[in-house]
Amino acid sequence: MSQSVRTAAVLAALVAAGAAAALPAFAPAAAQHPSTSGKTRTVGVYTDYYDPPKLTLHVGDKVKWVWHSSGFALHDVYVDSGPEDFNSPTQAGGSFAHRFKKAGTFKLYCTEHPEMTMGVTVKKVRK
Ligand SMILES: [Cu+2]
Repeated sequence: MSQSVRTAAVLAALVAAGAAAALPAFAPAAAQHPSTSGKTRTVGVYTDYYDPPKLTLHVGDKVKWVWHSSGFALHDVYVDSGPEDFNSPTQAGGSFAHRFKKAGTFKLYCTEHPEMTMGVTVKKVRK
């Protein structure tokens, strides 16, 4: 192998390595393309309110409620009215998730603190 051929081979290897190193940077960008559904929104459960108290989602989106209440205060998430029925356990900590399958308006509340309410609007996915 002549000196120039060896140099060219080293350069080719470096370019290939550089291209491989750059590939992972492209992957997250591709994943950021907007999806029509399946997003997860997080809601904090505090003493005594939900944050945020209002959410607008699309069918297929998931809401994860995360308890941040202090001490032994018990809270839950209970459907007062809406096109689907679900409820979380009554608990002092932890989390609860629900994927909304039907469009419509939900009124949610905490059975331990009926003044603790939340509104969720679920929209149909545009096709
Ligand atoms: Cu509560």
